[in-house]
Amino acid sequence: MKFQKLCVIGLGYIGLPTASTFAAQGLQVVGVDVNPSVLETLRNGGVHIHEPGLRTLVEAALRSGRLTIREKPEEADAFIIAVPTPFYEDCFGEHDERWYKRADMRAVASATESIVPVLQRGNLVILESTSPPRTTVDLVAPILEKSGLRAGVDFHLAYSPERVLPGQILRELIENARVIGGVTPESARAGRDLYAIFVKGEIVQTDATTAEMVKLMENTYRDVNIAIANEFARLAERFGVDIWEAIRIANLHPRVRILSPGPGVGGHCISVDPWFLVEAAPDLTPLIAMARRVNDGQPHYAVALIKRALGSLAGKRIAALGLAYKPDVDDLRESPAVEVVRLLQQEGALVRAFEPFKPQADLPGLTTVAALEDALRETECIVLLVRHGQFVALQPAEVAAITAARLVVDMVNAWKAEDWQAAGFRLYRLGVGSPESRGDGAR
Ligand code: SAJ
Repeated sequence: MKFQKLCVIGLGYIGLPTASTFAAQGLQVVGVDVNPSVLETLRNGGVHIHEPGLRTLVEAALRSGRLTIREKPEEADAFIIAVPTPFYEDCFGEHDERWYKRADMRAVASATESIVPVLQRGNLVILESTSPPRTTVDLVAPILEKSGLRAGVDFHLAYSPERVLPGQILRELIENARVIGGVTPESARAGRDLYAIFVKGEIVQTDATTAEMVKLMENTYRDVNIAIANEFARLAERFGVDIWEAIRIANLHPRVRILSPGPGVGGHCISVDPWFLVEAAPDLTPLIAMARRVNDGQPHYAVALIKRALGSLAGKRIAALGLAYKPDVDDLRESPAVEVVRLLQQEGALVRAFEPFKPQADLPGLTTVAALEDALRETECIVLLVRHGQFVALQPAEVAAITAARLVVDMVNAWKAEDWQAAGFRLYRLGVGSPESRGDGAR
């Protein structure tokens, strides 16, 4: 199938890079979003997402006239749906007396509805949003068929999950292997023809429900593996072991690759997607649900460590370094660092948080500062929550010159104990515990 014009619905972390990359390849791309502030920012030449290289790509696409920004889809050869699938905060399913979160598919449903008036025979529609198994056949196809056209007969329909890593989206979009699951083999082939325009990785064709499962399995696999790393860190603290050293040694085994413990799992993918499988089959997913609960409990565990370091939290002044959900991104969605700060405050601590990738972050109930010095000054304890490169590079002696605090809690194994101790700090590390609990004084 040949493509000249494409509509990308949803101009977020996935839709905007995808739309701009297609435009860079010479396609006429209509970028659609329902959020007026996103539309306004893009129309004024701004970009609402921080992702390396994205601004340049979007600016070039807009300047060339190949990317236009609209409120509604127009007639086109192909449509890509890349809207978010959050979970309901207040709508939980219940199974076995346990609660689980449910996916909110309203944005997918309404983006699909918006295509119906402009859908034509021979078109290709692709869903990219992470979705519970069977969404393409059970939700998207029936909506599109309101047009009078039949999925897989009159138009092609496929599911193609996005698997790029925030922070490396533009490179991974092109280089990663891509899965295309069609409602028919012809739909999968049409999808392959579209992505082959820029994808250099292997393009694997399968059916739509398999492609949905693949996406959810990948992120669930990672979540479960992080959960076990977090549990190992708790065990290490109890037994006076340095988890980082233990993981390094265990990972020398050729078939072992333990991930890193931390203050929890955030972001809009790994902390959410496993629930889509639990929701679809709660009776079959006790392990997946438990891993989610372990990782969701990790911010509480991190706060307990800070409490041990400080004795008590009430009235204590704490500098929190990092609010993003992971290193070197500006994304605060579902961030465990934010959760840690909230929990600290609930226990009466006075926290000043600094996020270098979003220095102006305005989070209700949180005190954020725009410069590292503002967080460090007049604090009693420095808590490192995100392994941003610039925090890893901090020199203890320079920090000591700014602050009177001599207590540091490192949740992400960024800092060398010897260096900080040499500068006069007392260092607590997640997965290692207090110097006293180890009984060797040196760490
Ligand atoms: N984390 C740990 N320990 C680790 C690795 C990660 O605690 O060893 C934490 C991070 O700090 C973060 C969370 O997990 O809070 C998730 O970060 P991540 O880097 O593992 O993943 P995401 O959410 O940024 O991106 C994932 C990726 N999926 C996989 O690696 C299987 C990416 O390829 C997907 O495209 C993306 O989800 C998505 O959109 O689904």
